[in-house]
Amino acid sequence: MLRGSLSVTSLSGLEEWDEEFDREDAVLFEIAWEVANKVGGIYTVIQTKARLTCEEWGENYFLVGPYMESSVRTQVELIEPCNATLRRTIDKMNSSGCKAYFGRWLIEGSPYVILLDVGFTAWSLDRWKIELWENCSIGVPWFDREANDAVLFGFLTAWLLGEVCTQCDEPPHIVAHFHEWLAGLGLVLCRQRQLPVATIFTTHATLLGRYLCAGSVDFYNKLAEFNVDKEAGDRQIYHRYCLERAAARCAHVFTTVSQITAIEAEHLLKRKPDIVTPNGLNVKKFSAMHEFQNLHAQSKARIQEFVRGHFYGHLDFNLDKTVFLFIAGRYEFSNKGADLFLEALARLNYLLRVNHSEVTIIAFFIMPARTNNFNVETLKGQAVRKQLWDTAQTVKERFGKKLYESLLVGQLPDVSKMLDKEDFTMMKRAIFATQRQCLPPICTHNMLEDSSDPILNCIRRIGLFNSAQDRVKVIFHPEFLSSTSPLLPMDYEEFVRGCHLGVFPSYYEPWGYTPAECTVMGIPSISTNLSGFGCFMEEHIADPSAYGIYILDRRYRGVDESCNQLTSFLFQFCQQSRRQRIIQRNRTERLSDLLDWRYLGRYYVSARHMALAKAFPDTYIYEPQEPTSATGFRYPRPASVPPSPAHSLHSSPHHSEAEDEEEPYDEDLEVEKDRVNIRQPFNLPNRNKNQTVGLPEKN
Ligand code: G6P
Ligand code: 1S3
Repeated sequence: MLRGSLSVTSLSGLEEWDEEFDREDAVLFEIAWEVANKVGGIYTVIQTKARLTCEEWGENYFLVGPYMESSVRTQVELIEPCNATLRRTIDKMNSSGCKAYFGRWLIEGSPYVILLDVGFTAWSLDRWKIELWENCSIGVPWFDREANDAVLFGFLTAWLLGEVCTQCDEPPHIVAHFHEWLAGLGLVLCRQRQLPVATIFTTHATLLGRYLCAGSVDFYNKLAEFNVDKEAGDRQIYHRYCLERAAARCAHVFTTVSQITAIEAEHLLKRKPDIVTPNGLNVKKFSAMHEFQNLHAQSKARIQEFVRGHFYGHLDFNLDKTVFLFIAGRYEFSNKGADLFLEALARLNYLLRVNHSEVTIIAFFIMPARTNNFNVETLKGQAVRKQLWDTAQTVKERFGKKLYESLLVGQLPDVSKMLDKEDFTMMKRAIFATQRQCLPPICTHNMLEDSSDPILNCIRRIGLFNSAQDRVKVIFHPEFLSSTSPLLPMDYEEFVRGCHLGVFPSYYEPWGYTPAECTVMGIPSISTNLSGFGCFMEEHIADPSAYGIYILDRRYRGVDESCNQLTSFLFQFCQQSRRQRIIQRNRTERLSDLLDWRYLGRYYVSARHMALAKAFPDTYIYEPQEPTSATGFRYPRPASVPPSPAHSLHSSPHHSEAEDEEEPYDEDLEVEKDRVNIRQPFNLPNRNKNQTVGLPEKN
């Protein structure tokens, strides 16, 4: 029977499910080391995509990951396997010396998860390594713990998928989607064992790319010239590289998260991806249109409170004219562009000083490093602020009481007697406590490798020490944020909302969730044309900077030129009035739909369909869709004029200081003009059963 297409409609509620798989349809296993295991960006991909994938595949969708006890305790509800085949499969595996768990991951969509305990099967490591060597000629050294885990996880996932096939009289059409090299060996083994499984491999970054970029290599200009085996060998990652390359080469369908990583993969992994699967997010829409603006104001107030404590004794700048910038992510100093950001901050500091600007910049670096907890000076800052607040409250209460008593007897108070000597002593003592002999600290924690830390060393070199003359101040928070922190009790989302601009001048960034997250929260950002996100936005928006999406050119310019461009973006941003910032945030937020899984999920749909058609050509066909006028869609310029003063024309919103305090609603009319319905031009695939899903615009 030629079924012609894959159903991607919701399959939930099928009655026969409790017995066996629904054989009329395919079953999807998605395998990643970051399933219910928060390590990095892949966790965000899997976790945010789950709801949509569950809607499409219903009960036929299973995520496979490693069993990590601490995460399971907080994120997973362990239950009995949901159908007979899986029950038999898991029982069989568990009675043969491994530990597999079945549960529901408690995130949106509540997907089923199968978690494999790699530690429990460590006794099989040597045997499996021999098998890997004999069958694939890949030798994994004993000392590489991550690679050892990859071997165990790979053999376990291949075992799981093989067992599922064995336990069914007539196996369903299985799609197994593997993410990143750590999970890739399972795919290689599926192919080597000739399991009837359609396989997909998605790489979120290439191993070699990450390593090469972190060194001083002209990566993008030399891409075609690298001797990949030698480069991998020199960096002692040859075995990892082999696992990654084998997965990419063996997959029915190979995908990368962006066009730029597609080019990289073509040269380094020697396979051109079949399709690009960009990363999306679950976009939360508020019923009140400007709710995100209110959230910005609330979160900003909390950051300001922290700053009051951090800079106690040196609060000689106007917090109302202070702009908060931030960079966040994995601590890869040059790959994430922290080096360029610091250099640009030094130049910005000079520009603001010579222009006698009233604006102060506070740049936060949120990048986890090895620390020995918060430092005393930083904690003291918050304690001093709290003490000042308490003193003010006490004096206010005493003042209020006297005022009340005076009014009770029908007299207007004698204001000069409202505060007595004791009040003044208390206030003086509190003010004296704000004296400090040192400058406000750069780093909030005690760093274990203080003298060799790249951010601190760069700050020492450029001399940004938070002194009174500096218009640019720096705070390095070498730990991810948490709402339970005694210092800055905010989670990451709240913090981002409270900032004015995210700065991500990455050199190596296959996608880059940080600027994407800023966008959906209506916070402008700077990314680069070497990041997947930057390229994607450049491709789909006619005038990105008008929407608060600044894309730095790190591809065709030298480092110094890029740094000047970054400085000029920052300087322009500082010159915006409050009103202009509000308008810009409105525009940024309007782009959210572009990054929603509801739209970007279609690339995954296509990849799965393509894989099924390749693995089961008698049952599935895949017809790439002809390009249409809609495929080259670009989000148009806003109907209103860009908010930057540098580009403002007569028709742009007039600005005066008095207007700065106005609410942001004046732009509503323009909002309607600017609003674009992206559903239409994006030409979403029809999700009806028996319809062929076409290839999206790019592959
Ligand atoms: C939001 C709030 C306004 C507030 C503004 C501050 O738009 O709704 O009430 O004035 O944020 O913006 P700023 O860019 O100065 O932080
Ligand atoms: C990778 O995580 P990273 O921050 O190490 O995967 C992410 C998800 O695809 C991607 O956004 C990021 O650019 C990659 O670098």
